[in-house]
Amino acid sequence: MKFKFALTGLVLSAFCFLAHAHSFKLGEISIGHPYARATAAGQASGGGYLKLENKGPDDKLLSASADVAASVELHSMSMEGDVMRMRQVDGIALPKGKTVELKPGALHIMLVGLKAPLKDGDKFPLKLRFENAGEVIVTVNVEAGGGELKHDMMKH
Ligand SMILES: [Cu+2]
Repeated sequence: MKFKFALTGLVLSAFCFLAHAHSFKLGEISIGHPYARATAAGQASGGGYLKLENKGPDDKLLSASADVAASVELHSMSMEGDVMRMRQVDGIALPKGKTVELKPGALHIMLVGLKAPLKDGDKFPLKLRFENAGEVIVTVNVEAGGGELKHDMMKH
């Protein structure tokens, strides 16, 4: 019985993965599963996450922009004592052959000044600008929060 339960879980998670997976390509750079967390009414900012896989020469993510927010910043996040701190960074280096994951609690895209709450199931275009590869527009899926800290609760 235990085995059967475990197997069902495995099949379900595989299905979830397929249902959510979407990816984009710009030259030798793959942009995997761009998503943002749904935000509460009145929440001023939200986080955007994706996976960057660079099969080409060294590159750098310079900036991002989206119509859903007044501005879009690139942020790093780290623990200082017991406080999570976010800092704006100039760009995110993408060394040749490396994968860099933008995820909660780490490097991320910050949507500052949201014009409306991001709702679970929404999609919006996000433009990414790379130093060498140029620009690409990806589709960001908005997903319900998974119990992480709310972006606004963290210090900038
Ligand atoms: Cu941030």
